[in-house]
Amino acid sequence: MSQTTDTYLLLRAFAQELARCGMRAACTSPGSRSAPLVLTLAREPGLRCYSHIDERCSGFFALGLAKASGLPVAVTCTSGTAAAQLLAPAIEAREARVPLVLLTADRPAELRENGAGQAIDQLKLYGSAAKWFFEVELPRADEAGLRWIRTLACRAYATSLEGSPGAVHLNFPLREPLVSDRELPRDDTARPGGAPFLRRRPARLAPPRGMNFGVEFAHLKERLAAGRRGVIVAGRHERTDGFGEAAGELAQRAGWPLLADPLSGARRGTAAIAHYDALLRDPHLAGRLRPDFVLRVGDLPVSKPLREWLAGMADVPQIAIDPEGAWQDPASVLWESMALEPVDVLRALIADGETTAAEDWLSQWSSADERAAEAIGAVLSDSGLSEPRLAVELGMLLPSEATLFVASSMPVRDIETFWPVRTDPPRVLCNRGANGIDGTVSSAFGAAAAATGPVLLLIGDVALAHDLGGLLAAGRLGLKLTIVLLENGGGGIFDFLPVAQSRMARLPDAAAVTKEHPSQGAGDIFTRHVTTPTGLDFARAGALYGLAHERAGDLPSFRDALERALASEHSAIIEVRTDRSENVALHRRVWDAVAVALSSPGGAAGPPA
Ligand SMILES: Cc1ncc(C[n+]2csc(CCOP(=O)(O)OP(=O)(O)O)c2C)c(N)n1
Ligand SMILES: [Mg+2]
Repeated sequence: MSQTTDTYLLLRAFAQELARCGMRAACTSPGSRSAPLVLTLAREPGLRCYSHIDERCSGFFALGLAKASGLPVAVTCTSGTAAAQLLAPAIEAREARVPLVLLTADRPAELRENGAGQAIDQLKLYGSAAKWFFEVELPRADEAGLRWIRTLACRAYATSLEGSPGAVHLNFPLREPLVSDRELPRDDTARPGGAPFLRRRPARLAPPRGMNFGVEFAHLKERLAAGRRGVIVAGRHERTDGFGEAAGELAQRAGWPLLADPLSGARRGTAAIAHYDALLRDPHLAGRLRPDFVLRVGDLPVSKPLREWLAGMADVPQIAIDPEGAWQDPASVLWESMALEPVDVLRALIADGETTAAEDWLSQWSSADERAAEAIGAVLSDSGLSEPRLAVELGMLLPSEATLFVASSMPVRDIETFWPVRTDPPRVLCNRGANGIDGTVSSAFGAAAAATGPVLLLIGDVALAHDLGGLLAAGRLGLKLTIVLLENGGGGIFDFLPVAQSRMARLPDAAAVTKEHPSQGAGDIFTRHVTTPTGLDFARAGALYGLAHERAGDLPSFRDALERALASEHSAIIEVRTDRSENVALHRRVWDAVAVALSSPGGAAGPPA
């Protein structure tokens, strides 16, 4: 057998095992060195292959797909800088705990460090972002070699999922000739009945199901039973395992307020306090509503007031339950960190039924929340189609089977601050592991490839410009995504930050035209270098990439556009224009109105307890 036939035979067994383990999708990008990998993956009947031009888009698409499906996705690319493009998605995968299998093609040893083209050092290219690196020197495709590569595929798949999910990196040195037209011989080394060659039991044994967690659970129960003023804080948790329902139900039964980021899926039920971000900005109320224990599940929510509130309660028992026991304690205030499956713990606590919440505890929170809701509603109804209003609208209008992908920056914050409580909320996803604005369009298209219902992306102008190439997926892959674009002339988030007022961000006009600053047309460093308005006409981007585009100037036209986009089979951009400084002023009006509502006679805020 020729070496090329051996390569294809081994790779065919490798791809087959990935599919037998449960993988359903792979992403490819073009190249010569990677041809054996690309052709093999595209020919594997068990994998749906998505082709991308830009490897970074490919990696982020795979990330969105893996996030939405819960299954590892393979990504392959050619050697050189192509492989370097996968670093950002690998980092996000590690931080957000999303399983990926990265398969990079490389030059063989005799073509490294000697001037051969497109050869860079790809060994451990992703550093600590990859959970596992392995250099795949292919053996002969005899029986032992085929058994080995099948086992390797099973190992790569399992490792991406095991413990804390993330990216594994396999680097394949491949020799020319890279293609051959010879028929591949039979390979009878696979297990019968479509089973994976090696079935892996995860190294981390799941805690026993049901009520019996033994010592851990008894201890947790004791702690909670002692509390009269408990609070549940639920953050990002993107696995579809009933987490949101369980958190909602426990809070409701126990009479504990539930402070749930929409990224947790838990902002539901009668105990959910939707406006905690606005409420906890009020220091009196934050003091009065001090709990005597906090149960934390999921990641830490995005809200800064909530994070600061938790950080200021080092003397209150705070217990975090995390499936992988991740350390999520930037303020060093946790009392206990339990590596247990949160859904199981929540369900066991529901079944246990014993809680001792103080009678008026939840009602204190709920009445404050209602007052905040009224105050916010009054401000927003006067202000037309604003960024906060859009978050409310999406929260109310999206069908429960929809998925909303939100971009970092203000979209994820507004969704947290303004998203209403619903009994059947749609799924909300976000690349929140490393908080990047990169790759967001691609990840949303990846989620669209996995979802059964409609998928929407809420994104700012800078984040959209950052991943404009991700729009290629609409036409090339025939996927449908509805993009709600908030065009506010740059990064609106920076207007909320001290840099907006900083004297360092302005040059005196005279200095702007001196020799030291020849490139400055004006003295406004803030606009040019921090908020960075794109100057793009996104209608033209829509035209270039084949997406419908329309502008919505008021609430009725937004609702119409949304309804049309949801009913259509094609991708579309709905653009809403807002003004950055008006947006800051509106947010401040909202917070002021909430503060006034809480301090008015009958309001919830009184002197600290
Ligand atoms: C890859 C990456 N580069 C830069 C940043 C810093 N950053 C955070 S928000 C932001 C601006 C985003 O602007 P836009 O998408 O228009 O959203 P807006 O702030 O207007 O809501 C930038 C550049 C980042 N988070 N990630
Ligand atoms: Mg913007």
